[in-house]
Amino acid sequence: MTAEYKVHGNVAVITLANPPVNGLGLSTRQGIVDGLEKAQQDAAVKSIVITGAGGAFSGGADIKEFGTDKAMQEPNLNSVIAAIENSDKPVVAAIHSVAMGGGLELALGCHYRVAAPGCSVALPEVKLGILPGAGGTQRLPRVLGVEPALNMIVSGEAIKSEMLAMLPGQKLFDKLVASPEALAAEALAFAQSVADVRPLPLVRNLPCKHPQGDAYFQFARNMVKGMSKNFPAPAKCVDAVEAATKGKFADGLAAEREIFIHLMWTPESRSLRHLFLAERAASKIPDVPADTPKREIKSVAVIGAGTMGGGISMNFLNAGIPVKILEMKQEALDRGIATIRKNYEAQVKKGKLKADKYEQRMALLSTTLSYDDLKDADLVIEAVFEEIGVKEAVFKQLDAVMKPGAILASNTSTLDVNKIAHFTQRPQDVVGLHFFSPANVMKLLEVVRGDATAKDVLATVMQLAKKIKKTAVVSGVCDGFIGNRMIEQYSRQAGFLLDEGCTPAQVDKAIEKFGFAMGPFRMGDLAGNDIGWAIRKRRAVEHPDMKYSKTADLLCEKGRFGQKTGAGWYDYVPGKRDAIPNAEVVQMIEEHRKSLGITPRKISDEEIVQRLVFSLVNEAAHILEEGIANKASDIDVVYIFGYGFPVHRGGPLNYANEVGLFNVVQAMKRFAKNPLDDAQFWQPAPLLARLAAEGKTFQ
Ligand code: 3H9
Repeated sequence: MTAEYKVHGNVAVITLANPPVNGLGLSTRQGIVDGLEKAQQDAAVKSIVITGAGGAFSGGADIKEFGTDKAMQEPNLNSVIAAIENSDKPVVAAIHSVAMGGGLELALGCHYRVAAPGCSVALPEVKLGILPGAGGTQRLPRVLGVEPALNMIVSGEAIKSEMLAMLPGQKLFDKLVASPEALAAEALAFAQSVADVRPLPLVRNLPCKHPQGDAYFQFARNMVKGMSKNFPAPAKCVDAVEAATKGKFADGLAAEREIFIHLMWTPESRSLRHLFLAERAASKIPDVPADTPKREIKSVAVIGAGTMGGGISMNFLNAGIPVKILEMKQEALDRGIATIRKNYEAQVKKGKLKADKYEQRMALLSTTLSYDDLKDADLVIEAVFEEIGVKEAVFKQLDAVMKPGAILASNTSTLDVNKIAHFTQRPQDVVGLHFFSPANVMKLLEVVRGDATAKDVLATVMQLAKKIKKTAVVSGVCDGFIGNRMIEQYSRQAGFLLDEGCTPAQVDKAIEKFGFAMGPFRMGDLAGNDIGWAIRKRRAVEHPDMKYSKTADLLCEKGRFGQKTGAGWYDYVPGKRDAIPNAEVVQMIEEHRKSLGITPRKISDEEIVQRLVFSLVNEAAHILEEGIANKASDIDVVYIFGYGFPVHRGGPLNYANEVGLFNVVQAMKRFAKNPLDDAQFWQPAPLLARLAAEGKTFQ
């Protein structure tokens, strides 16, 4: 049983004890009901306290239980809350640290609530694509007022208990104690003080009205429209709260329940729940236990003050870690520092950063022209030109100067980290840290594990990633690692689509309608088409048989490198990012098509999306089978956080699971028959073929 029962004098204390966050799984729910039962039967017990062990009151329903029989099994959370409401003896929730989702709903079912300051209070269900399903949409408006409650429910954001306690007329907390340490004793005293109160107060009996009624809910619906674009839950939250204001409590509760069950089975909710667990699972490396000793990272050096080096540096400055940047020339350093300043100043202007914080961060930044000045850094990250010879020179110098035990990292996006490691005498200290541009904004960090990378180096950088607020995923060594290796196939497909009859705008529109933040051609223009050009030139030597559309090379030959040159697949007006289709580019594609003797055909949006997305899926299956990625969900995390894959689809492999792997393979077999495509590529990866044949999914 994951709830403990103890009697202190005449108060029974039920303590949720289901680490890490006292999720309300079946055994905890049963534990609460059993505790209540015992307390009713013990004449010496006059009142009851429910609290949570460890670092949470409760984080809510056990997300890992969703989709299993246990989630629905009695006592379900509504039944637990009913048992509390029907208790003959007063039940007091003693809330601390975290009271979220079902945890907050449980507290709202109690007769009284005593809270510690610093507790994060939220109904975050909307972030999982659902809504509170144990009365949260009905009870929270009754204790906070309709508007504050709806704001919390629709945003899912946590608010500190002391802030909520200050809301005028709030009935959420009966008492806010002075400190978390005081909670246990004060909750016991409070429980004793209400032992004889009858009838017992119930939140469900409080009134729930909004003075503007229908007009307010119409306004609220308009407000959530933007958020609801790909997600049904936010608008449904409005419906459920409106129901709370309209009829009897029981009817509102029934309406909430119906919506909750409906949302739980939507693909959007499945995707969000998958990503919640996937993001947390990504930080776990199968053969690197959580207790692996970590190296201390108190200072960081960055080689290169370009866009990447500057963005990388900002991450550490933001986290309060001193950074020293090295460049070859003073002018380059000056330019780099000016860019960092400009970025921070923009944040100050927007009110996102306080001026004193900006100065504090800049004070942590220093520069040098000499490798010798870097020797004491605990971690050095190289962000120089993507060419193996350049990397060799850098790593040889680093090997010569860095102190023993320093971690030597490369920000390479495609090159062989094993080779780079062996430019040094300490390959165990070398790791890839592939940041995504803009490095101070993008959440993804690909941690590239070389054959020799030491486990404590991996453990250290994974921990550091959390500190700088990145989502880190481990990749093995291969050309392009997880993300860029897959995007290569996606880009090849995008090129073939042009050859066969599409315009860049048509391809981009189709995949953006599917939900991608940006289509492949707009993305190319943003990243710089010259980068892909350089990679293709290298690959042409390494993989001479690899088939590509020539259109991207023709574009680069015209100097249309993208946004930075004001012209790429599209035209750009200075200072704006809007992509304006360009007739010359379309003509260039048409002429190329003619030169190949291809008669253009009309390609449906469905085919465009399938070819682009399934190319990712097939390459991902190879990556998984080769052990480059540790698990399928890591690949989804890479694509969601680094490549703008639509969140509501849950990543390429989650999406493939939703479509059904059998259907994915069938589509690939069709594509393989297209003489203008790459039949070899469309052979299903053995893992994909096997899972499809066995009716299984990527796990
Ligand atoms: C709900 O309540 C539905 C009801 O309305 C209706 C029911 C009928 N369950 O984030 P962290 C695990 S829906 C199971 O790294 P932090 C998490 O997986 C639920 N496990 O820590 C991880 O495990 P592991 C509504 C959970 O300190 C570990 O805890 N509630 C749950 O940065 C640490 O997580 C939510 O949506 C859970 N509910 O943040 C709350 N929550 O170590 C979602 C966490 O194995 N949770 N875990 O990887 C959060 O927002 C954060 O996890 C929290 C802690 C703030 C609690």
